[in-house]
Amino acid sequence: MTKTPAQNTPATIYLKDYARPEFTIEKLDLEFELTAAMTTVKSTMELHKVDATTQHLVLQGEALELISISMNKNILLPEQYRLTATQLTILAVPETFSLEIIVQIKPQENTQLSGLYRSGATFVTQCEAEGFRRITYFLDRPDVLTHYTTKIIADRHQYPHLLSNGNLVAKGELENQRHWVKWEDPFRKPCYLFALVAGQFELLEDYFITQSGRRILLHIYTEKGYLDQCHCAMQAVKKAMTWDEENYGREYDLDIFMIVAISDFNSGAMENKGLNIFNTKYILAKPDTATDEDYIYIQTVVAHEYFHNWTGNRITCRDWFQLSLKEGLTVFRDQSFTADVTDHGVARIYDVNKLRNRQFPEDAGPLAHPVRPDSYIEISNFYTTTIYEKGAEIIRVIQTLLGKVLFRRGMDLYFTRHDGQAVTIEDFVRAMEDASGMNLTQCRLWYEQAGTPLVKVTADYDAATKRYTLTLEQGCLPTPGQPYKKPMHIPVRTALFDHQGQTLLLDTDDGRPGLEKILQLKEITTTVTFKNVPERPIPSLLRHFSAPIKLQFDYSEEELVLLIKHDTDAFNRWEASQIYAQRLLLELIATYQQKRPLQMPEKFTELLRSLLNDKQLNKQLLSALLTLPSEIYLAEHMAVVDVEAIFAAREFVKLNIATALRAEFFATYQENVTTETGIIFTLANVGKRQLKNVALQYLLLLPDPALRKLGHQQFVTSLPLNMTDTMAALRGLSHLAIPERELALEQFYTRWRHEPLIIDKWFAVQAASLLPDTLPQVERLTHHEAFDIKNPNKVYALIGTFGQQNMLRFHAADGAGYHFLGKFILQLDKLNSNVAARMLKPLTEWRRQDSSRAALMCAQLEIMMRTPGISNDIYELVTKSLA
Ligand code: B3K
Ligand code: ZN
Repeated sequence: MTKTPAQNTPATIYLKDYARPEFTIEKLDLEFELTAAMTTVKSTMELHKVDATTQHLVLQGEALELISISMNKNILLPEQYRLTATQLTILAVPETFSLEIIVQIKPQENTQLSGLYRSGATFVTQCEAEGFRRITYFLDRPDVLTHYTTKIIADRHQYPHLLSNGNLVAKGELENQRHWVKWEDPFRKPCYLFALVAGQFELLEDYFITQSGRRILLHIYTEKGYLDQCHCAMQAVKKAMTWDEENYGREYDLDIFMIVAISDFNSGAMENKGLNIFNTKYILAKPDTATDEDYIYIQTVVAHEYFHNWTGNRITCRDWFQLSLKEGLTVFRDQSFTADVTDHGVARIYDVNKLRNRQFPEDAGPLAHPVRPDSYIEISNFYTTTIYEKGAEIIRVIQTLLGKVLFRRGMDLYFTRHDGQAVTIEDFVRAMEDASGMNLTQCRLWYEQAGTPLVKVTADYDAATKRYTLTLEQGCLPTPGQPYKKPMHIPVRTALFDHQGQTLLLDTDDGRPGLEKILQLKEITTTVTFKNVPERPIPSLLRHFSAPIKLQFDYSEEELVLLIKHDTDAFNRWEASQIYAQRLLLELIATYQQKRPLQMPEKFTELLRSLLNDKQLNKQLLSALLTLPSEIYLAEHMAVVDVEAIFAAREFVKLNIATALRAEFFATYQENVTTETGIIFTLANVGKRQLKNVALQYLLLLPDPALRKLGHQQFVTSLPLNMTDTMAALRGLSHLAIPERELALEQFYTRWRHEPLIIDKWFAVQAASLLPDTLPQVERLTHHEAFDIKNPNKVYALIGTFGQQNMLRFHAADGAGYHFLGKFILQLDKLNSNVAARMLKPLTEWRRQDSSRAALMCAQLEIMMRTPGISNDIYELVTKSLA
């Protein structure tokens, strides 16, 4: 069951060609008979022509074996329909009719993990974006909404749990040990939200009382033996339900909300109506099996999928060009939720870090696309960080421009106006305009123009008139298909500080003095003058990262230190620290390139020392302040990426910091060791562990056997108790060619060899190692007994980590990393093109590498183009990258 290969040039789909569906479907009754050899799917639907002149009905279908078609209960003869590998056309249909189609499929052979497939002994579906057509012939597009009933028949012992969307309405027993159930979903939905699960599970049960007093049953289904790892997810469901009621007035609408955790899943999770299906990675957690980071992700992803019930399911997308309508908005909602249940400043730092490390490079590379794209070949390739994370930033821009009250009014209007509909991003923006009275015409450009705008800021202070003037100039580099860009509507949150670190009072827009002003950039150049400014101030710009842009301002070192210490916006404290470190690192990179000796300025280590000694600082914020900008972020600031220079400079600075602050790090380490009760996931414990582990990473850089022993000791003592500490120690050791490294890796494997999800961490840590033999190790690990190319989590852990998080070893000058990845992708593409395409990203960004590396990367892309039968997924990315 491989996907249609790209023998010919695959077709491009354009937004401008959108046409309304030609048929409506009143209802759809599905019946699944699941057996080991074969699954039979019977679908019965009632169709109406939208326009009486329409002749034929064209349904999509892929990898299906057609058994029979009946119209109004009469079997169709072969001359009454046409069948190709991807379409079923019923010829000359009447205005209203019923259609019954029977197909057979083989889920056990489905390695694409799209449609109905097997994960171990479980039957499971994934239909977004176009997987439903791999289950039956249908109008597989998000603007065809209908009522579903689903009957499932299967062996009673092998598949005691038979689940689908909506409410369970009937069940019964059959001969031959079989049983059946019937589900009915009262809400109309597009087929991408259909789900079916059949298997043997353990069930964690709970309930939630909604704001209107309804009792909702909450079910989490998991493989046997994992029930005790579902409590974090269950708490997250309840928190998310409460949060959506309190913040958006949105209540859950069915009587039951189910989550099933599945081991083989292409993405993180899926928001199917009433039956969310999750990758086990985003459900299972206990302190000894999951890191604090995992806990936070679980909360966020559970909330994200739950929030889709309103932003995605009740109101869905008209077409896939509108994907960010649900994804950007839902990421915005999950980010706001996570900030509320953790810490606003720290959460914002994480969000922006992710945006900068993943979305900014995408927006600057050959795959850059607008948040609402104009065209695509394979929609799976558009589940990108641009659609998701930049999409969320645009919603935040709108919220910043409208203010929280009007934004909420806009959301309320959007919900009431469009409930039950399939709509566009334009509909969303219009609801925001109508509710607020604001004109968002220019704001729409955020959806249309790709690329990250750059805003250059200069300042002028006139002591005589006490006027302070900021000049802000915006621009944006060309992106594929968009050589020229129009100026955008950019809100720049700004505060001014005096030299004692006090915030100055400003005349704000409403005439009343305030501490912050939102500068509204609409033209290429914007000038803003602040009156009655007693001294030359230090500007705090783009506070809380008020727009997804790059901002340049020529701060002096003293000004940055003042902001690091005194800015009242936690995000901008961190930002100032990043600018400081980035400037230093870029200078050292240049020095390294000129083959001059590197020198560490004492001022920087002294700054870090003073931060370490500040006992008032939030520990997570302090951890972020002590962490240098990533290699990827530094690479973003270079015209031609110099992998070796970036590493040399970064490692040099890290080692100098560790040497100078050894005593402080050691004390910090000891002060933050968590006790037995500290294994519990609470914010205070997370902060302590994080800070302690940042200290440990620095200490492990020092060539001191005692410190290495300390690292290994932490590994050993935490192994049965706390995964955060285990992984931190293992990560530190993984970069060192010392016996403790091998010992720890062996101990880890011995302890967790029967836990696939935990072994993923073991693969990932080895793939990220900076040691010179990492590539041969990764190659060896692809043959390891625990590796399975058919399991996406394994591929992401080993191959994804190597390609996307190990810049030094992946970009080895001889091209061995590229060769390895290219070969692996071609092998994987035959099994799972969606996951293969995700692995391809690092090879597509060759343009900013030096000419020798660029040529080696392109060579791999060209091999792919010459390989017969590559998937449309790979074809699209390779052609766009080489264009
Ligand atoms: N909507 C799904 C993503 C499906 C990915 C399909 N290739 C999960 C989410 O974003 O919530
Ligand atoms: Zn989503």
